[in-house]
Amino acid sequence: MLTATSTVLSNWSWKCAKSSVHKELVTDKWTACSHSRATTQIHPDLVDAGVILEPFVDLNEQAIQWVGEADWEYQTTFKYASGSIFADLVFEGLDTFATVYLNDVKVLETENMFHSHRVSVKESLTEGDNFLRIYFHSALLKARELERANKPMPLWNGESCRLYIRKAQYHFGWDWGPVLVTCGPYKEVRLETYNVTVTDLSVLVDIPEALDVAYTTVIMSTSGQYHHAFVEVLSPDGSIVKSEFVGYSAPTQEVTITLENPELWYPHKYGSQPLYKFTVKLCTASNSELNKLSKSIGLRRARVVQNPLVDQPGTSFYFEINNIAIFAAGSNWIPSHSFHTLLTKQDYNDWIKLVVDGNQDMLRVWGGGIYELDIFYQLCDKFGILVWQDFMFGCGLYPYTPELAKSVTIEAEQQVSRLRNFCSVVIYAGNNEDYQVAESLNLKWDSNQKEGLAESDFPAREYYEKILPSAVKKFSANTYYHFGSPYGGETTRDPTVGDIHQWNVWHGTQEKYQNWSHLAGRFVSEFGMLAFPKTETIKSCVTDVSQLYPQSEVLDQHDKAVGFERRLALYVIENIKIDSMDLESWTYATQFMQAECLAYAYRCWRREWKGKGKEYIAGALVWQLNDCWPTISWSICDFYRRPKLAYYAIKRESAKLTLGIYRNHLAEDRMHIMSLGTKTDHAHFDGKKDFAVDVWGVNSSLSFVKGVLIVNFIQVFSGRNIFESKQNVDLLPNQSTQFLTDLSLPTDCHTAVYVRLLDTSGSVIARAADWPQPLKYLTFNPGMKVAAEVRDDGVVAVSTNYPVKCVVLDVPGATLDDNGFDMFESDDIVVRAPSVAKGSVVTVEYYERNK
Ligand code: BMA
Repeated sequence: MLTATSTVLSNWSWKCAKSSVHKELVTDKWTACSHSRATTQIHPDLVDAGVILEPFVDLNEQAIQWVGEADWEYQTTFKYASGSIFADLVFEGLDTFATVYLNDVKVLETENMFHSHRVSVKESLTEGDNFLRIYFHSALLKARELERANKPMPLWNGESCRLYIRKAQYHFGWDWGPVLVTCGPYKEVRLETYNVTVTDLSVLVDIPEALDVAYTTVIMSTSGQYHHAFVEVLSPDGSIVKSEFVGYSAPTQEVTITLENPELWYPHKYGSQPLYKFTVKLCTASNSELNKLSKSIGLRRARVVQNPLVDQPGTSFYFEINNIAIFAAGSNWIPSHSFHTLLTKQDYNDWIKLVVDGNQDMLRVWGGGIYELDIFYQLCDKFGILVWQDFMFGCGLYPYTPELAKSVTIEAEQQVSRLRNFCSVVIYAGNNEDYQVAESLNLKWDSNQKEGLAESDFPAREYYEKILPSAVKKFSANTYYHFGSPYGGETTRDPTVGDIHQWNVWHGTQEKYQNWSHLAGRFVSEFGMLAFPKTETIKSCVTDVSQLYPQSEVLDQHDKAVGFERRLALYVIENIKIDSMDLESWTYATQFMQAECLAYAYRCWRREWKGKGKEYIAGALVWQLNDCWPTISWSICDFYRRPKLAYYAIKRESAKLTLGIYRNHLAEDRMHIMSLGTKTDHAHFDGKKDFAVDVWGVNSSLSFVKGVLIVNFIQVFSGRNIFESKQNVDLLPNQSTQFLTDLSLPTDCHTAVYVRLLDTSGSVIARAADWPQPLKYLTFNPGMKVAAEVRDDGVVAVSTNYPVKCVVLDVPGATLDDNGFDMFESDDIVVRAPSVAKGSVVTVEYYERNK
């Protein structure tokens, strides 16, 4: 007999409880939300009610700042029928300072957005209608008050008071996001009534190196009385593999279950994603089922390997899954919305699909956002994406107070016990760039110091080096914990140990991107380049057409990056010929440049994945995958999930099989790319300098790949093929293989190098092109014509009569599997576009068209 009920509360109403700016709004009037969602936030509700303008549009963000300084209340009613022994209200998350009243009795007070709460409320419930009211105090005012009572601490991004409260830090504004300090029941609130229930179920997995067995520890937490339980394990195909009898002894019990020859979970490039189903069933003495809870669990062995390297200093930093060393190509994930209660499960699904389709292996959940919703991790488990999980601290010298320490401890313990069930999560990091902030302030600390951290001038080490690792050890001992991102070596900039954030392209010393190969580290967990999103995205947030030009005030307000106008111009002007600054042209130019820039990085860094003991570079996570509003940022896909050209460039560079080319200049280096800090020098180009190329292949599969490598030297203007070589090559498994070193010809620098890999049937299985740099010096043939047609349903065929760079296809509404690619006359490129019917119109853009 199942007696438990779980009712998710919805149908919220809101009212303004206090505002010093809009006093007229503070009345007794409740406004019903126009939606019936279970979770909500105040800004979207105010938009729906016509109280404020849409925050993402025009300059509205500025006009609605008062919302964050006001107090707001939410209420809803629900029915209760007595009869069960227990009745709890479960709050998955309230944002942030909330006082909760049930039938006007205070039942809860909260101060941390990342906490969940289970409150026994039976005494306060009445038969029939009940009334729940949640008062949200202005988090902004609370934070300022706390800061005043203590002292301001240094930070990058946002208002410094944010460091004093446990709320998503990006709500306070970031260099890609607006200041929108919102509040509300942002996660589910449920009424649970029961005589007995499973309140939580976790499964810890331990798999030895032989991979022949999985030792699982099932931790079940229950409330109420039962006689015994069964812990049942179903294999991925649904058959019962284990059923263990467990007699009741305590509310929380652990059961060890050994699974022989388990079906292992793999990242998507290496295998499938089988999930076992673990179920706890609580029973009476006569075996009647009282309550049950299930979780889907992937079984894998995951390690971070930090070993000495052959011929290079420092240590490796790579992920190993089921004994397979992984080069982690991927991206950084920020919250996909400023008001993420507006995201649907479908949105999350489409995001993660985009990541998988983009050949990415890993997402880093960045520390200035939120611990993501379960659905995010479920999808990463389902599709085989690895997750790097930061704790939610970012870009600040966080204060220590005993209250914060207590709050952070609960936060960490709750979050790790939730996240430990997701096999995709393979690392925790204490924070984002907080050690870098401390370094920038010239603070000195002894990394061996273990006591008195809270009293030091870098007090947050108490969190990163004690509280957070203890939580990981206690709740997920098999998951690697890293003090921060970046972290490792003498300083966080040490390229030989741990991970680094490489911002000397764009920020910092603003190096040329052709120089990425010299700017790497063992694992590059951040690097990036800015670009405009598609014009449709820009148009979604600009109502005045006169503002639709790249330098307009409205667009400036939609780019939060410091110095973005100069830096974006710098990187475009240094590399790409510009003949118009209209919105379409500038979008094309910035996206083209961003794609070139980021492709360089992936290409140069994957080359350094050289096999056992030579994992010199083991990861590249671009800053950033996504946006939280329509903006001009480093994202490779915009707010509406429209990919920028860089998404495709990274996709090509992260394919299982790739070729790479690097141009070494024999004479004086004309881009000065080898010498750092020479950015004031002008690139010079006399057209006669010799060059030589290195050519390699990268094979991420676990088997040898044999092929024929064809190398062509092709003059850019004439399209003339001046050299061709063919050779049989073997690509070693799971590493890069060097094919040619310093191949040089007596030719000028206007020559592109094109390489292709053919399989035994003669089909092209990988290709790559390298072009003289900077691209702005090149002259393309004025007779150049690129043709594209939808040859069959879902198939776009593209051809060219001369060498061409950055071919961009546009078929309205279609999803294309490639875009922004280079082509040569010999190519017959096919782009898949599943929803497109034969004969549909395709528009084509390319670099230096009609010049
Ligand atoms: C990194 C990130 C973010 C920031 C980005 C771009 O440092 O961690 O804090 O948005 O750079 O500046």
